[in-house]
Amino acid sequence: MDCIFCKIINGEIPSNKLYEDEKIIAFHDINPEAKVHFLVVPKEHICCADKIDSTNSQIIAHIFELIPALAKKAGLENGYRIINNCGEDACQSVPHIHFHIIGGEKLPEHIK
Ligand code: DGP
Repeated sequence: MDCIFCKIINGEIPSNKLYEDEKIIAFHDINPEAKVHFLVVPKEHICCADKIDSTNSQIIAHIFELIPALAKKAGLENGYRIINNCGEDACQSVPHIHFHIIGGEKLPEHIK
């Protein structure tokens, strides 16, 4: 499958990895929007939030259970923003579901 994040997951494309386990990977965004900006991505190829259902929601729960520890590991002691873009109107550019974790500085009220 021609998916950038699947290629990162299988090691074909290098990434600056923050965390990995059997279900998920977290790596720093190539184009950071703030001092700290990393992505949390399930290894299973789910295209977007619109395709979350009872067969895959455990992976999404796993991601959210880990986000506090990952944020701490990344030094986000004073809060952070979690963003998920779903589909064309949201300008999702990589069609493999991922959660942006952004912080490390005071963020504007709205960030793309
Ligand atoms: P979105 O627009 O929500 O689909 O965000 C996709 C993000 O993925 C965007 O912030 C840039 C990041 N990105 C795209 N390609 C790569 C890559 O090859 N490596 C890394 N580390 N990040 C990437």
